[in-house]
Amino acid sequence: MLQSKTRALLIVDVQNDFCPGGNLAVPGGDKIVPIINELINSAHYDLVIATKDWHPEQHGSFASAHPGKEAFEMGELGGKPQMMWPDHCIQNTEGAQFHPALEVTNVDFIQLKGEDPSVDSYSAFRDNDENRKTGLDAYLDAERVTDLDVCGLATDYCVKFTALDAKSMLPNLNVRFISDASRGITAEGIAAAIDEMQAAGIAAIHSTEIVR
Ligand code: VGL
Ligand code: ZN
Repeated sequence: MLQSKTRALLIVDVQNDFCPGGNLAVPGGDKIVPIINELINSAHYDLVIATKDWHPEQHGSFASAHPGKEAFEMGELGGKPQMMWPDHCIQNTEGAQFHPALEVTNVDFIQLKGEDPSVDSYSAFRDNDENRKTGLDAYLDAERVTDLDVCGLATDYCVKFTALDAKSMLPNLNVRFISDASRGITAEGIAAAIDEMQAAGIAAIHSTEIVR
């Protein structure tokens, strides 16, 4: 019997705080928006999912929640090493909204993450301790998704951990990373992320393999 495919696009954290002018701006973060819009509006995908980093005030990943700590130095959270981030993506603030040009009207499902102040959640599937799942795996299962393309911000954090978890939690899923529809925080981080994803069976592709 011929098995039909269900293709989904997963857009990670394309929010104001991760774009130029935001509190945790990723270089060129806004440049991916037109590319992602083309992907959203292409006939290729059956399902479009977008995530939002969605932190309460005083989230434990914020340097501001750790007296004496500066942003971008290492600290501790839940007894484990944790990058101290500037305050970002605080629930219901402007910084947590999607980039205004992102065509979200055609997004089918929004997955929030990072709501627990006691643990960070780079992956859209579960917290960094791997203790609590968001339910996105069950959603993809229920929708019988066979092919998942991941893009967004930031390649070296939330995009990477989301793609790796998609592959490890749903081993039958075909997962790809769309490189030009993503941006990362550091050049070394981006290169390492692409290597890690490749080693896990996640191919890096260019959007032009999908649109135009
Ligand atoms: C992210 C750092 C902290 C991301 C989220 O979306 O990549 N990075 N929170
Ligand atoms: Zn965050």
